[in-house]
Amino acid sequence: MGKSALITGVTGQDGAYLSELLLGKGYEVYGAQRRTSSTNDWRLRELNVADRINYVSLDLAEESNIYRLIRSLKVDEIYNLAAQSFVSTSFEQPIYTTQINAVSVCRLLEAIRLTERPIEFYQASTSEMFGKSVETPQSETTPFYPRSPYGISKLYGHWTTVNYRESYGMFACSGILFNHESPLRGSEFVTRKSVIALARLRHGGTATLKLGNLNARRDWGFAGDYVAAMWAMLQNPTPDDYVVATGKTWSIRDFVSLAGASFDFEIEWKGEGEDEIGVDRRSGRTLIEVDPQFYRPAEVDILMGSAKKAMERLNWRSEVSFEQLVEMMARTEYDRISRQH
Ligand code: GDR
Repeated sequence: MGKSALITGVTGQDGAYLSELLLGKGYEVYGAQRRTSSTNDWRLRELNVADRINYVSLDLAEESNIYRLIRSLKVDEIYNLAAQSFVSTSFEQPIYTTQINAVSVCRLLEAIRLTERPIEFYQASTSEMFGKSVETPQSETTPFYPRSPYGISKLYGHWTTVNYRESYGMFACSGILFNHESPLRGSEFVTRKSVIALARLRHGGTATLKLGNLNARRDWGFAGDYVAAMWAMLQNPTPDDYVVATGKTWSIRDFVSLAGASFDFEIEWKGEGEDEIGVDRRSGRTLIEVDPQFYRPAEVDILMGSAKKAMERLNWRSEVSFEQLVEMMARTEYDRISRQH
């Protein structure tokens, strides 16, 4: 018999790619979603997997609901991808972020423990836990220094996962994933936000792309590659924690310049700080402006991960390069907007 898995956050970017991966491996996939939320399954539809998922209702705020569901489903693996995942929002909604991202991990692990079944657990941890990083590149042994309620909430989830593994011998893994993007990325994140705005500008739109801190640096990989690491962690004989990253770092300005080039814009940066603008050299048009409303109260300046351990022990590789990722996102967005015209 094939394996079965429960994915929380199945309608998100990673939930969609992971569903596709697991279905391809013959898994029975259960996708958890909140009863009250209207199904937002465009990503699953885009990957042609929406009809192959068994949707189950799950509220991560309800212990007994979680316990009953896990007891009745009898799945082999649980991937906890559900979260309030937007760092910026976590400053506005710190308590909600903590409830969902931190306390729910404990609810899930406690429910698994009480079922007394050998369910393998994956926790979606994040490079945001490194925050004001004390060393570069960051690895599994780098000390944490979160810079947002989001980062702090995820740190609780990470340590809870480690603690349940060490205390109860549970098969629980924490994947410390660096930024991972795709055409299925939410439109509030800087990569997809940028390609959407540039695609509209290329199609004759007039609204400039308004961004916050252009100097922040991130290690950006392709989400489709990263879900393979999640799966590999649970197939390894021993549970452990892994950094998943490309080992390269780029500024927001770099990303936007490259995305602009995909749309045939030759972006020239002028001015500094709040006055910085990105101008298309050929037409002289201002395409990008800085808007301080997108600054964060505390910023993570530079992230660059070392995935040496995942490469050695899981035989994992980041396959899609940064250039290919940017091109893939730009092309998809251009096509999406062409279809609307
Ligand atoms: P991040 O992703 O916070 O790294 O977390 P995001 O794309 O939101 O920000 C990346 C960097 O870009 C800067 N930035 C802007 N960001 C947004 N969203 N909008 C802007 O207009 C803008 N201008 C500049 C930010 O300040 C930041 O430095 C993502 C999320 O997916 C998390 O859930 C995940 O854990 C981490 O990646 C790994």
